[in-house]
Amino acid sequence: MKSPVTIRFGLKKMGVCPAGLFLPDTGHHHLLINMDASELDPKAPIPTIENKCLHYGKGQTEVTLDLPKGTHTLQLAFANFAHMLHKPAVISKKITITVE
Ligand SMILES: [Cu+2]
Repeated sequence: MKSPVTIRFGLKKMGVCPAGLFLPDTGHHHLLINMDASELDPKAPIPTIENKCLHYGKGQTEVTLDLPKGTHTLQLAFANFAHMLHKPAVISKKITITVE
C-alpha cells in the first residue's frame, strides 16, 4: 500500500466515546505502531509515544496516517476514559502492512 494509509478501527460489544467521559463499557482507541500491547502496563495509563503509541481520545474510529516506507505492525488497544486498559484488556490482533 501507499502512504498515507487509512486505518479503520473495529470494535464489538463496547462503545466509543471521548477520553475523560465516564460511561460504562466504553473507551477510546489507541494505535500501536511497531509496538506490542504486552509492553503496556495494565496498572498505568497508556503513554503517548510519538509515531508509536497514539491516542484517539476524541472517539475517532478511522485515521489516515503518513507512514514511512517499509514493513510495520499495527495493533489496537482499547482503553477507558482515563486511558487505562479494561479488565480483561481489549486488544486487537496485530496486523502487518508494507508501505511501498
Ligand atoms: Cu488514551
